[in-house]
Amino acid sequence: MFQLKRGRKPQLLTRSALAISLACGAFTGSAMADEIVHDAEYYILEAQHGKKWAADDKKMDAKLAEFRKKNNGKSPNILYVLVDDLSFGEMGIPELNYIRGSKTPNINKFADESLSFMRMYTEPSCTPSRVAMMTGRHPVRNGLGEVKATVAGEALAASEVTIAEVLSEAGYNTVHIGKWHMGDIAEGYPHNQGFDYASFPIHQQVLLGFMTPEADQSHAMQGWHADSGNDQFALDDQFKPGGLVYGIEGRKGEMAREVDFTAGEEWTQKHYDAMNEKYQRQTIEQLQRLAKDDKPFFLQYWPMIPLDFDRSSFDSFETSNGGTGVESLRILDGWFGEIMAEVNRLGLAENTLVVLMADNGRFRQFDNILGFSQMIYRGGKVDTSEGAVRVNAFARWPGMIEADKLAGDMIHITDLYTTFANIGNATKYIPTDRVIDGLDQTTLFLDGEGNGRRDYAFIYSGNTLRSIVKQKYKLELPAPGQPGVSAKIYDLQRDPGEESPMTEIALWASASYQDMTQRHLMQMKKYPNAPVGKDRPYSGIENLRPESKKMVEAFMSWSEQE
Ligand SMILES: [Ca+2]
Repeated sequence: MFQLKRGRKPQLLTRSALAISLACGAFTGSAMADEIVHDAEYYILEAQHGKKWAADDKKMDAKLAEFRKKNNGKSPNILYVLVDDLSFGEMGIPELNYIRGSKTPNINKFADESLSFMRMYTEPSCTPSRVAMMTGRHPVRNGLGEVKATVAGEALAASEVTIAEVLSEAGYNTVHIGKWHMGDIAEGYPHNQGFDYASFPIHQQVLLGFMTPEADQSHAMQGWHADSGNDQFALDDQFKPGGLVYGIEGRKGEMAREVDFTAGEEWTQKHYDAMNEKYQRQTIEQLQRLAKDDKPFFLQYWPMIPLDFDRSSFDSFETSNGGTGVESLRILDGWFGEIMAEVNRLGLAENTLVVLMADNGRFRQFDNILGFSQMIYRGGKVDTSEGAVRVNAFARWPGMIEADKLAGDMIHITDLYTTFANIGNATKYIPTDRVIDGLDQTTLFLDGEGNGRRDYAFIYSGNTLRSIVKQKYKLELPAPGQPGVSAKIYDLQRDPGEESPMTEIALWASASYQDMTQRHLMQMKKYPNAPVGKDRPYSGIENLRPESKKMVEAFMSWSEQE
């Protein structure tokens, strides 16, 4: 049904005078030079709702100004907790805890105190989702559509402007603790991307939780460790990754240092457990420190659990499910409870916006170990079905966000960029020379359901557009080389599992999706995608171990970096 006809003009150019003027604004650069540039789809909506939105913006500005007046002239603190690989339904909904045999009482309580977003879309996997949040841009726009699973000599480019940089400009203290996963070169590290201080692992959990002797013994991973066998014919001792850098810490403008690990040491599950515990401890310590300062803070805590693959991590199993992911989630839930208790104890409840969400759906290849399985939506991490890109998300801000409410409006992880900026009185620091996919959803946050500004989401897999959600419908594009008629359109309410594409919908929706795609690609042509940052792996670290230096030399002997 779906066919992208090259050279055909989008229908919006002929549909109405309104659409023409709008197209001029969106595509010919007649928009004010200091205005944020959004994707084309936004302008279609703005043309229909712009008047109401402008009035709402005034109301929100007044509300936020009133808040600052009561808060000694300061914008609110923002605490952002991003949980890894957790499908919709796994936290915040007690009824579903029974189905899973899991326990998330603290998060459930937090959900009761929050606005719960029923349609929060993310990117399909870790790196892309994190990049989207940090830059307000789909990662295809900055070369980070793919997950980084090994040493790459690549990262979020210095030219990208992160939410930490935007809030720093507006006078925020900024701290990042935990998983980062946006590259292994200096320019991509959080303390070089707007954070005053950062404590984080260079890599993600495959390299931290799988590349251990314990994972090899329990068969969670096979063949990597030296004990897995003795292959006398293997000639290349660099084939299996080694010499990795683990946890590092850095301050804005300074070199980073690797911490808690010495030359010749072997990385084990104990190191991984200690790293997780440390990030929790550091989050509490930072909260206490930041609470005393005159400036507002932006603190983000991106824990690595519930990704945990080894049963030796646990003193006891306390869920009936008993999977390592489900047990880990129970522990994380307790940790999150500690953080919220500390927020309340420090008197920060009413001047701190707290957002908790997951970055993408479950790591389904390890369901058997983790104890998760398909819940409401089909698929998991790296798919483009709803199970990959639709997650639980909650926002709490007593006195400003009404507690215990649901919002059916669509929201995308990039919207946090623009919304946090607006709530932090920092919108003027958002760059205006590139497409910002994030939309300002302040009215949805503060006035609740029915005030969203988005009814669409583009879903990329790597750097390929694979799916488009518009309203309650979802288009799955044909695989490369497949004819347009093999595109599928689903009604996500009648068919949340995306199992039965409906020709009855495709009859009318194909043309509209075709227009959407063309507008999106036209805007991308006008504002071309930027390259990824490239450099020598582990640049900007002052105490590299000899084994890491050796690994970098081997990498540089063949790579195009530098
Ligand atoms: Ca993830």
